[in-house]
Parts: sequence; structure tokens; C-alpha cells
Amino acid sequence: MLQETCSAESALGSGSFRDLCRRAYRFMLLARVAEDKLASLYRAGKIHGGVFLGRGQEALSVAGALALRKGDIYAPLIRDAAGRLAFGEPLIDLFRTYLGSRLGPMRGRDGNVHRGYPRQGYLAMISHLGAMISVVNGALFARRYQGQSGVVGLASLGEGGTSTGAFHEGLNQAAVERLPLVLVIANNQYAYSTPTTRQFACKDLADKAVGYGIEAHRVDGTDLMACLECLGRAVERARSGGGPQMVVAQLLRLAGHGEHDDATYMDPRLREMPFGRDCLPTAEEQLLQAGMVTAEELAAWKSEVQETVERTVARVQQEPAPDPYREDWRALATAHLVDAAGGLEAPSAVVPLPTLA
Ligand SMILES: Cc1ncc(C[n+]2csc(CCOP(=O)(O)OP(=O)(O)O)c2C)c(N)n1
Repeated sequence: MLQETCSAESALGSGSFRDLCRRAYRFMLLARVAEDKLASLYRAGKIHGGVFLGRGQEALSVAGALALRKGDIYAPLIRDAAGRLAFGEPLIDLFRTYLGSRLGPMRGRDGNVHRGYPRQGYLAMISHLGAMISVVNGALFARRYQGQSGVVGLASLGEGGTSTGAFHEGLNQAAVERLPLVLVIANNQYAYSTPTTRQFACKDLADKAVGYGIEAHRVDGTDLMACLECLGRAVERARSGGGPQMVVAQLLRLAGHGEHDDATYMDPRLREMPFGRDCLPTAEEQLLQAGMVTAEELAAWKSEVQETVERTVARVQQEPAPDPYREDWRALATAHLVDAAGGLEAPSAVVPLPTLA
């Protein structure tokens, strides 16, 4: 049974890998700048509800999304702003959801991250704690029954999620059925305030794969190139009949659980560990050293991204909030939303909402 530790050395010389790294970095940067903006809007009292950031996890997140292709299934979680953008979600959807715009994919009804376009394989998250594994399994079964092959489903998870019953049931089913599932576990050292020592007793989470009879890949989640190589390989293994793939990444949550959480319980020494570094400046260094980008390009990208984020927020702040007197509230908000919004290829910005009753 394959158990490997990933590095990017073999991929370094290739031109397509260079392009992939450049794209990946830009999505990481976009997510970081957008999430920093969200944090400041939260502090200014402009956001009702929680804000959950993926700071420190952008490299892994983006690598998962970029390893997928059209027709695949993607189930991101709360730390996956970078992956969502890389999978094709328009930036404006993020701000419209958090700021409660009626023009957003959830029409202003969701406070933060439960958005998606299921018809396009981009699943709306139910819970952070393992629930999405069996949803991805279901989507993969549907493709199987429709006679489609070569489709991969990727589900994100935190290490805390691996302690749940949903994790066990979902992963066991995927293993028994040899579904093309890629389960990406971001071991960011804390589940809210619970450290890994109180979460699992095995030495390495990847060891759990043996018990399920599936393949495992270990990766440094702060190393963009290693993540791209690792996720590319895991997705291809799943696509070509290798069964479920577990990817376990070591990194550190560089924020609180949410922006309401000052995370004073976190051990500051973790920042000094190899997995404690910030993947964004690390990726910049990597790209510069490999000659994949120039300092001038980096500077231009940064100001372009900053400007895009500011412009998007300014636009969303002018948009209407839901009107309780005109909304056709119903138990399943998705009854209208998903079909109407147009999804990933036609950003919701240009698609009219359905007529309200
Ligand atoms: C049943 C249930 N209990 C608690 C929560 C609150 N909650 C959401 S995420 C989370 C921690 C998850 O930790 P982990 O899986 O390690 O992911 P991370 O937050 O570190 O990305 C908790 C306690 C919840 N959503 N559902």
C-alpha cells in the first residue's frame, strides 16, 4: 500500500509546473488579501456572524483545487477561500456572502461559508466535521451509476474532523467501494482550542490510512511546490483507479478558529516549528529562487490584487440586503439559489435573480 512523503524536486524543471506555481501563488495572494479585508470588516462591525479564515493554509487549499478539472467534485471547508477561488468561484461571491448581499449566491441568507454550485460539482458545505465525505461519496456514486468514469471528488478536512463518526463511516465506505475520493487533511495543530495531543493517539495521521486499506501521502503544508506536486499525484492516482487517497499536511492555523477567537491557548513555540512558517512568504521565496517570478512581477501582482479586493468590497457594500417582506423564505434555500445563480463559469454578478413572489 502506497505511503509516501511528497517533495517537488522532480517537477521543478518543467514549464507547465512553472505556470502552475505562478497561478497557484496568485490565488493564494488573492485569498490572503481578501481574508485580511474580511478580518478588518469584522473588526469594524460590518459583518454579522462569524468570520473564519484560512490563513496559513492557502498553499494546500489552492493545490487541491488546481489539481481538479472540469467535471470533478470539490467540497471545500471554512479554511478554503484560496481553493474556492482557484476552483473558479468569483471573488465577489465571497464578499456578497459575508456581507449579506441579496445578489449573492445565498441571497444574503448565509453568514459565511455555506455556499456552492452543486450542479457544477462545487458542493455547499454542511459542516466542518466530516459530514462532507459521505456527500462527496454520494456524488461519486451518482457519476458511477451514470456511467461516467475519470471523475475525482476532493473533500477537505481538519485533523479534528478525523475524530468523528462521520469521518469513519465516510472513509470506510469510500475504501470499500474504491471510490475516487481524495481526502485532504490539514493538520493545523488545533481543532478550535483542542491540541493534537488530545485529538489522536497515533504517531502520524497518515497511519490511519493503513487501517482503511487506502493510500496515503504526507506533505509539508507550508511548501507550495510540494503541495502542488502531492495533490497532483494524489488526484491522478484516484482518477486512474487507485481508490481513495488520503493526503495529510502539516501546517499551523495562523489565526484563531474564527475572528472572534484570540487563540491565547495556542502554544507560541509552534510558530518556531518547521510547520509553523507562513506559506505565503515561503511561496514567494520559492518562486523567486526558482526564477519563476521577478520581484517586479510580485509587486505588480500585489497592488493589482489589493485594488481588485477594494473595488469588489466597495461594490458589494452598495448592494441591497434581503428584504424580509419580499423574500420567499423556504426551508431549503437552495430551491432557487443554485439553479438561478449561474455558477462558476457565469459569475453570479451578471445573472439576474429569479422573480420573487
Ligand atoms: C457537531 C459540531 N460540534 C462543534 C462544532 C464547532 N466546530 C466547527 S469547526 C470545529 C473545529 C474543527 O477542527 P478541525 O477539524 O481540526 O478543523 P480546523 O478548524 O482546525 O480547520 C468546531 C469545534 C460544529 N460545527 N459541529
